[in-house]
Amino acid sequence: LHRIPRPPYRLPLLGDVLGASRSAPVQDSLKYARRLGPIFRRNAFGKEFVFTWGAGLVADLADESRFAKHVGLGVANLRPVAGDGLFTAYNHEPNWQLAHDVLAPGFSREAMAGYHPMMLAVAERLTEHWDRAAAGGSAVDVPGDMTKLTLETIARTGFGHDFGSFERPRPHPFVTAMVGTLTYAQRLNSVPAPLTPLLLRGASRRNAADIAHLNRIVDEVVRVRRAGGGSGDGDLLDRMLETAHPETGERLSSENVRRQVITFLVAGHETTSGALSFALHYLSRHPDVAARARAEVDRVWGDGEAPGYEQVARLRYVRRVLDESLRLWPTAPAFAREARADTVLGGEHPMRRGAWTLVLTPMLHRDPEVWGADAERFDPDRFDARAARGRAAHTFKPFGTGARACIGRQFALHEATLVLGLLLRRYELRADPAYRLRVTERLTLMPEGLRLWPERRGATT
Ligand code: MNH
Repeated sequence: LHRIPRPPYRLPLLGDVLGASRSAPVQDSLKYARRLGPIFRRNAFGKEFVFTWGAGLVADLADESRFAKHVGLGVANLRPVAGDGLFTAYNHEPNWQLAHDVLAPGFSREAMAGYHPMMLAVAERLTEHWDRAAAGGSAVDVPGDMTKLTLETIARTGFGHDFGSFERPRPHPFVTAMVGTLTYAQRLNSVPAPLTPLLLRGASRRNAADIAHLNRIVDEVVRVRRAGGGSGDGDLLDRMLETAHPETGERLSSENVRRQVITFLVAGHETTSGALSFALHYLSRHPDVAARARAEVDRVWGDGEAPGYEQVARLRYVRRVLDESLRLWPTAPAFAREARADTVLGGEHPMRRGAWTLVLTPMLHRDPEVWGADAERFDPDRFDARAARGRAAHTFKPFGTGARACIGRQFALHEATLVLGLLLRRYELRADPAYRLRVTERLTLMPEGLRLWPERRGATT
């Protein structure tokens, strides 16, 4: 460990927390990363944390035979909310494999094609809302609206449930409770564990109330489905409730179903909402990129008709805009890897079995050795086929890696590409020239206070 660089000044007991940002731990770590290099450590209250972002080291960590997901820090702090649900399960928990095998077919091509009409219907609610803003010349709250859209999408496609987000003046209580638990899980990392009862007493009481609230909402969704005798046309909830494991015949317990429903409702919308918001920010700031993307939508989709399932993946340039946004701001900004047995990371750093390191994805995505000296610049052409072919494996990891990588990747990419296409075809996006991108953190990343003024294209009113 002593060979890994660390900040020069360190306080007894506190460690390197002086001047550290408690509300933006990822962006704080990016500053240290730039100073300290591809692997570095920080100490918080006597505990040592190792961060890794150099492309060579991350490629090594992606070796599944030597490393695996580590459930630590923020993810571990979500255990009281999501238990042994797919995202927070320990590798050795039998419910991971069971749920993975039962739910994976819910993300097949056929399943996705089935969700497509529902995704379109939700997007239509969004454009009705944006049409009104456009007609009145008023601004839209981009992260707020993207969150409504993505929550409705996962709730309706996965669970046949309608939160009525677009009919509400304020976020659905599910969202408020979810943001509360995510923020709390992040804050737990910023105080020494023995002092949490003292320092976070009020916050922990609110957190318990938030969790109870999430449980109530989820139990109601399940109750309604059970009362209706199944019949979600094989959606995620049907799979959770009715599908037995193809080999063992085992089913998910009702407690585990509750954990999975919360997991999918949260994981299924928060990060996609951020990805859409960042992409819209960059589109509004790069008129040349927006014009190219719009021309592609006009060419591939034509005007008027609702795009079919097959037509979404044909928006190659729009997809690059999304990839480039996820490069600069991967909305799930870190994942942890642990050694399966004693090993040496990158041929240089000895790790004992169980030792772990946090991969800082936004920094990996800015490694100058991969992305060049202008890595901070937004440029979707980095993802054209030729540039991508020239890049080493494991240099772009917004969805994590290996067996525990994101199960919803295709779902998120389909939904986000579809919505960007629909918005580009329908509106010009005017930005506030005074807006400077600020990123808020609650385990996930989101552009703060982003407003845009949509204008109908070619409309006379
Ligand atoms: Mn998703 C795991 C990022 C959309 C459901 N997701 C992960 C991981 C990352 C991630 C990174 C791995 C975390 C780790 O190693 O600890 N996910 C994203 C991003 C988006 C996203 C950036 C959108 C953009 N995720 C979605 C959607 C769903 C979903 C949509 C569901 C519909 N994700 C999951 C689940 C897991 C996961 C479930 C855990 C998978 C597992 O461990 O088996």
